Amino acid sequence: MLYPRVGRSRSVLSLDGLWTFCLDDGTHDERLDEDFIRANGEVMSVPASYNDQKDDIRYREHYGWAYYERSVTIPACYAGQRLFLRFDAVTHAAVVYINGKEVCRHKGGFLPFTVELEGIAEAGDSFTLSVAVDNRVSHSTLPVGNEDGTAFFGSDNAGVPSVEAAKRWRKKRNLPNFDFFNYAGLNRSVRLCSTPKDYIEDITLVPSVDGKDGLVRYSVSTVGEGQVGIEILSREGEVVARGEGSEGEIRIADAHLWNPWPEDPYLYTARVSFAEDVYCEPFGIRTVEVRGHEFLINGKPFYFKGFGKHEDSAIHGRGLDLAYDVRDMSLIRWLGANSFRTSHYPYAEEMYQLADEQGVVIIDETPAVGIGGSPVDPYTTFDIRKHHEDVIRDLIARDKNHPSVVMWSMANEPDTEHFPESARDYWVSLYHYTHSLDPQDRPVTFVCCQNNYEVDLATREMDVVCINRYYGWYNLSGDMEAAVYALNLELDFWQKIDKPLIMTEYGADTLPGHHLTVPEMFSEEFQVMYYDLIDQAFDKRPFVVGEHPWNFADFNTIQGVYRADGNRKGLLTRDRKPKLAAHYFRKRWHDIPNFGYKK
Ligand code: E8X
Repeated sequence: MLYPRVGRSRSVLSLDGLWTFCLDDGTHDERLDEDFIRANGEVMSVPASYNDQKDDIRYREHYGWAYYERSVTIPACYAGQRLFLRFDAVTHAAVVYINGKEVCRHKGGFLPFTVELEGIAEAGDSFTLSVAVDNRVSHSTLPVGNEDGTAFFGSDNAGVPSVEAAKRWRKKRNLPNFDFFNYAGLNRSVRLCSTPKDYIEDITLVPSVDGKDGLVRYSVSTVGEGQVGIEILSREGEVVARGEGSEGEIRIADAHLWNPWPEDPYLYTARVSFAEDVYCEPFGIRTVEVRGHEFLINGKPFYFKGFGKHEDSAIHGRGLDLAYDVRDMSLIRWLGANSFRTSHYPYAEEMYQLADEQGVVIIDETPAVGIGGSPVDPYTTFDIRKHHEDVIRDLIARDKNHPSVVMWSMANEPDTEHFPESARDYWVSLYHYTHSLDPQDRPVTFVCCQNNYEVDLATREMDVVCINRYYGWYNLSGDMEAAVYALNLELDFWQKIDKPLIMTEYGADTLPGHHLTVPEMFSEEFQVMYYDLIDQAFDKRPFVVGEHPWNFADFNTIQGVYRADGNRKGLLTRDRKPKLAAHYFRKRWHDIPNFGYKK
């Protein structure tokens, strides 16, 4: 799916700004009631989550539907154009209305969808655009919510002896089976876009290297009548190669490769033309390969220095916040990091564009988090497989051309221990499905939760072993001597599997400003000691090809006895102030090269 870009044949009209908004009172669901919205509407900023824009508990506690509404006028100069609305992300499900008539529905809160306006509205028209948004999570959504009242951290039986009495009392609320606040709403931009009637629908670019030359296998899908032309522009805007026809392969002599910073993340542009339409797609020439226990980028063994992140900021919630994205890219360089995982959902497209331009490597993750935590086999009882495949299909369709994306993560921390054969069957089949959809055939994985790794039959089948391990925090809490021993026992196990291994999460909740001469949990000194001892273990293992502390920054979660104002495992505070651990990694990572760190 192409990102909305203004060009000589295309226009983009932002519909971001101040919309009318109201929460449902539980009686309308997705049905639009204009009188209700008129009577209860108040102002809401878009893009942003709705949860933290008001000082009213209803906005954080809400369970169910909410409504956004604004007027739209299509400029008359769009006459003769193809017109569509594009929603970059509506979390978690949407029903879109124009002048009170339903025009589309979409499930999934982190990937874009479009609504064609042909036969609905045309240039010069004005209309009311309404969006009903559902924030509920369940055993049939990704991310997964608990339906049986068993929250993420233990049961929530309210201490009432009679379960029947407790159930009678229970007010419906979201019970996320994941550790981040269930932010919802029009979290990313909304746009009115135009193209010529005969237009370029999609562009697929598959780069490779042939000696000193670059090769780009391309295919262009179009609608209408016309001929496809393609020009490859250098960073300086020079045409360095060209082709014609809807698919083919183009050679770029003496190509500049895309490399992670501080090397050169060189970007070319594919300028595609079809009839009156022209679209410019940036791309990079780089190769990605797993060979033995190495992860190769451009044939060189890469070492992942970075973190799991979140899209999470004050007031915006999970909403697009470009200033935070720009700042986070600056902090990635300040820290000497070279990568991050889009934990635990696809991020805004603008973040991948920044990563392409600045040379930051991405592990691209779906919103499949929370598949487990249930007494029954989630693979046979949760209704998620079809939606999981849809999400993977749409994720690859959106992100396939980004040079920064080097691996797909199908999920975070699914249960692969309690129903091992069922888990293996689910993940291995989905692994093959994911590979089949990626034109660049990148490595595929999922991120494994702390578990009995000898019982887990799925993790070892992935291209790269990605594990989240909290020895010294959730296990053997505070006892780093025992923690390092237990970690090494496990690394001995993975050494035999001999696949590349990334520690995709390890960390300790840390209260900024809490200092101790004798490091104990929650102090900044403990967080540094924890990382220093564990990183020493990684340094002794050639097959450990990456370290991603959890988390880049503190972030908001559901309230609970384990969370003091959210998850505090950040190297940075939520407003990006460094803890001692940030300085520790800044020193460590600036001394670790992108390539060849492990001999
Ligand atoms: C944590 C992280 C959480 O924030 C992240 O979204 C997924 C969790 C650790 C699970 N991984 O809690 O800080 C470890 C479970 C061990 C029993």
